[in-house]
Amino acid sequence: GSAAFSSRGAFILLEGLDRSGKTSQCERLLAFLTDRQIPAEIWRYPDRRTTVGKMISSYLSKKSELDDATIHLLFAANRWEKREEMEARLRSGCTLIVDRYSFSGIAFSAAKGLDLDWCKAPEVGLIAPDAIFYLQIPPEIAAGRGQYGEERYERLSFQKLVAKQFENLMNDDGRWHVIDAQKGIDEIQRHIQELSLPVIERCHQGAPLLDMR
Ligand code: NYM
Repeated sequence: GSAAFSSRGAFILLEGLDRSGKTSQCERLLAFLTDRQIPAEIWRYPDRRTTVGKMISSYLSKKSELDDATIHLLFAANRWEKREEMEARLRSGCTLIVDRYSFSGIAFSAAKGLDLDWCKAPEVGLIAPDAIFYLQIPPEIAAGRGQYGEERYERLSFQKLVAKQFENLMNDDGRWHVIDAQKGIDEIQRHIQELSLPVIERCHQGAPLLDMR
């Protein structure tokens, strides 16, 4: 709409297991918003381009070993190092479509058995998403979408534990939307679009930025 620049952009987050279809949905949402002259960009975590991100990438590709607590804190640090830039982008009016964030951080580490509250602590004070789309898919179905790659965590047994953690993190504060990721790619996208537009509108109208707590 024409009021697109009046205030801040929205922080729209897509979460889900590996192979739940997040990345394609992010790309489609970007195309949709761009078409409607709504300024938007895609951010993804981990951001493998930074120094911290390179350590994470090396760990994920099994080129290096790190204990569970250390890699957890690196993932969180990778969000903290982008916090200021994220706030600036949002305040400039740009909507951010984010591919994974704190909930992946918490779910993957808690699935290894780390204490849940300990896992949540380093996320507190980061910018919180205005809407979270959880692309829900049975781990067996995700695993059946072709072979997992060689990266760490890409095993059915572990993905099942991660799914449990994600479900445990969801709440009814109005920001979480569970999307059936087994539906067709277009239907999923329409659903995400319909739910995103009012959120973007609210942010443009000046809804305050939220903090992770
Ligand atoms: N991952 C991602 C974590 O374990 N903690 C985090 O904080 C984040 C953001 O990294 N299997 C895991 C989930 C994925 C892996 O993500 C890399 P992607 O989306 O495959 O690049």
